[in-house]
Amino acid sequence: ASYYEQYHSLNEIYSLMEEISARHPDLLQKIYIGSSYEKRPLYVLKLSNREKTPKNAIWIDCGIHAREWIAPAFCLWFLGHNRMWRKSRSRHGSKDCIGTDMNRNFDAGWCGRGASPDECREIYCGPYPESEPEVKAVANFVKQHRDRIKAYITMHSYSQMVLFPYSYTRNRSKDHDELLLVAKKVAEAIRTSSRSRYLHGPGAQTIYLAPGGSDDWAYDLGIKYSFTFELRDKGTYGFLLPPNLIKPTCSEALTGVKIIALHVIDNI
Ligand code: 0X9
Ligand code: ZN
Repeated sequence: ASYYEQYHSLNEIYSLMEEISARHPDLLQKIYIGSSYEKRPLYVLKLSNREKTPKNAIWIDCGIHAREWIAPAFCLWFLGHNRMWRKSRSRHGSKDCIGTDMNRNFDAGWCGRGASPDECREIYCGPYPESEPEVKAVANFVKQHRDRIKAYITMHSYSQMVLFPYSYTRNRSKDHDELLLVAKKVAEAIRTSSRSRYLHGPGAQTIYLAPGGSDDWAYDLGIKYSFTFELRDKGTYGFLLPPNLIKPTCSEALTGVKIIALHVIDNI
């Protein structure tokens, strides 16, 4: 259960108020409004963007009655930011939806099957390839150094896979056999060293058709050794992988990256 799915002591709630207002000074202001009979401080958290003009507001309090623990839990929930956000933060088009899927925004089979032109979808491809400044910046940098970049590796989660091009088409790439061999070596090395199982194969066959991805783009640019890692886990925690799994996950990823590096050294 996440922080917001648990009950917290008053001291924990004070700490959270302090931390999130310090972390997001542009959005949250902590205002002291007095203290309780037992001399505990009372705070208002004011949630707004930093506009000068006074705005209308909604007051929410939670927990006037002490035994009603679910009430303060709601106030914390209300403050919690969306941990499951996927996309960039840009606005395009006419609807109110925010963000482009940056792994659908590269110039590789852009916006074909497996992506969407609807800005409200999680797989929105953006209005045109490289419309996102973040994608454009990576693409420019990699293009500028393309002669020297011998491998392109992009880390994602979750599902424990080692993927290689293509994802925008079910056709095999011209280096299919070699990339399959490298991906297989990666999966085997991870299996041996950490006993985790990683599937391997071309993206379109192994997970799904997904055009506009950085790995396919880098491959078509001429960087043959292009891989996507889908790190842990296989769904137990999904995107909410707990901190105690950071170390084993990173160490198996490193095992995989080393296999790719050795193969590149032997073959360029
Ligand atoms: O859909 C994706 O972009 C990746 N999976 S994720 O769950 N991390 O979102 C897979 C990317 C595989 N490669 C390409 N689609 N090019
Ligand atoms: Zn991803």
